[in-house]
Amino acid sequence: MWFYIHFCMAKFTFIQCASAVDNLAAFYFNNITIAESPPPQAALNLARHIVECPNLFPEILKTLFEIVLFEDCGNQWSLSRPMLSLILISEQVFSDLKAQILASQPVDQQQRLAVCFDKLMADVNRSLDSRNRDKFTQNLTIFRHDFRVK
Ligand SMILES: *[C@@H]1O[C@H](CO)[C@@H](O)[C@H](O)[C@H]1NC(C)=O
Ligand SMILES: *[C@@H]1O[C@H](CO)[C@@H](O)[C@H](O)[C@H]1NC(C)=O
Ligand SMILES: CC(=O)N[C@H]1CO[C@H](CO)[C@@H](O)[C@@H]1O
Repeated sequence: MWFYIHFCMAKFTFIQCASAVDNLAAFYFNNITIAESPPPQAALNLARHIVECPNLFPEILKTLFEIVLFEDCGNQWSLSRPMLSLILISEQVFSDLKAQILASQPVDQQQRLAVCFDKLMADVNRSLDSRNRDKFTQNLTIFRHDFRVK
């Protein structure tokens, strides 16, 4: 699966790819992260795979942030969908990634960029309903713009 996703990103067919990642991450979020009842077997099977490759979701999230922040990406809407799902799966992963991205930036910019990250999640809830997804997509566009302003 990992190689498939890398291949898929490299080929820049990322609309389909982003949507596949989003389905996977949303399934995981809904059925494992916030599940109230015991997860169905399919979810347990998925969870087992994810545990076997613990870097999978974090690496994909990192790649998506790098595309949004540092490349001319034509389709932010598609990328924003899996990003929210992946962020919600693990706040720890998101906060580690934030720290990593900030550390890669010039020291005199880090404070400003940290504020951008805080604003990105302002008023974004821990849910994957469409209103919340739209809010995140909207915020991501502003975030990208603010982050790239020199
Ligand atoms: C698992 O997640 C999907 C959405 O990603 C949802 O449609 C499905 O109902 C969930 N299954 C259970 C048992 O919650
Ligand atoms: C987030 O949750 C609050 C409280 O439930 C709600 O008032 C608000 O509209 C939600 N925001 C979005 C973007 O869905
Ligand atoms: C980066 C950004 O613009 N974030 C915004 C997200 O939405 C909330 C509420 O509308 C704003 O307060 C944030 O500034």
